[in-house]
Amino acid sequence: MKIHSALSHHLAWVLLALLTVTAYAKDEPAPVSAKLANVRILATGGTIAGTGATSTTTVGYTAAKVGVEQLIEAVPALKQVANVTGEQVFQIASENMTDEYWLKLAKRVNTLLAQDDVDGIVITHGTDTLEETAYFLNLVVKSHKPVVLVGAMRPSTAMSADGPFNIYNSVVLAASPDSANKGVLVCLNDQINAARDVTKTNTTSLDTFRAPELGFLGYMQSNKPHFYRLPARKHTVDTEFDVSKLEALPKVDIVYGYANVTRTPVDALVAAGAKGIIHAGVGDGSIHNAVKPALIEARQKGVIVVRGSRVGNGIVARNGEANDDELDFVVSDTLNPQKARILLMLALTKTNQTSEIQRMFYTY
Ligand code: DAS
Repeated sequence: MKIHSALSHHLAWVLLALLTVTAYAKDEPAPVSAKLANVRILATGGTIAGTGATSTTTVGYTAAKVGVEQLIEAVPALKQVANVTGEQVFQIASENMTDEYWLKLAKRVNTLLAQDDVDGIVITHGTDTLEETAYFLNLVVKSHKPVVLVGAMRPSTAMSADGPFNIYNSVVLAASPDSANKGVLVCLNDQINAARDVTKTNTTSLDTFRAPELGFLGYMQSNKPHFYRLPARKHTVDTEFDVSKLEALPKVDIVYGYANVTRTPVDALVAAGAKGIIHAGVGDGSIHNAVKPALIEARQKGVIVVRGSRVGNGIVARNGEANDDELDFVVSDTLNPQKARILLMLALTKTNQTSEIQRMFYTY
């Protein structure tokens, strides 16, 4: 009897040791599963890769510190939803975004999506210019495959950091066939937004990304996307823009309208070589009497002038608050100033005809 109990005792220890070793075995990369989609995560920095001094630090942390492999390792559940691989395209706080970074990212996305072994792409990104990168890619990605931008409002070191689950949802979204041909998507806080309409609406809150009046496309819930709307404007493969051979983008800047404004910013930007100016006007794109002469002179020098609005929602009506036909200005439709700038930059790679540029603002 004693031998039997000693043997079973020994076996129990062996079993426990085996279980312990298994539990602590480094997470071996999951075998590639033929039935799961292949999703590439392109990391660019931001809060989602940020670190703070304590678990309660949600302001005053350092963005763009954690690498793509660590971001992936922080979400072991990814292995159940896709074959995930990652690469660090660059590592910046996104307030420092540049045209060069955009061109590098866009070219990498198009190269990867042309590969049969890539089914979708997730881009981890700072939230400050996330809407701009999303809209830029919405106009230059040449694939029907899903491209999803994701960020976080709390750094990776924070208690209840939102990054890991945002990444999980974004990979599920990018792996879903339902996400194809919907343009570039933005996925945070369980919500799916369209690149054209989404904007950051709060400096610090988790639900900051909204399309205030046009609304988001749907929800992420129970490990899958639920779409309720589709983008109405052309995007990705249906645009006329191609950055594959571009090494730079035309210089386009923004001036802001407000009480007692002067013409100084407009004159300075024209002198600095701006090819286009977005006027973020008050109300329905109204221009102060002190500024209008500067914009007229800019136009006469060949600078394209787009009348936009600082308001954030609604259509800037052509020939409403200014005689655009006579002044040869373009109106921004419903694009906010920072997105109108992106469309004008790309438009200027194709034409400087204001009638053609206005068509583009009514198309994309
Ligand atoms: N500085 C911000 C950025 O990188 C942090 C963030 O991602 O919110 O956009």
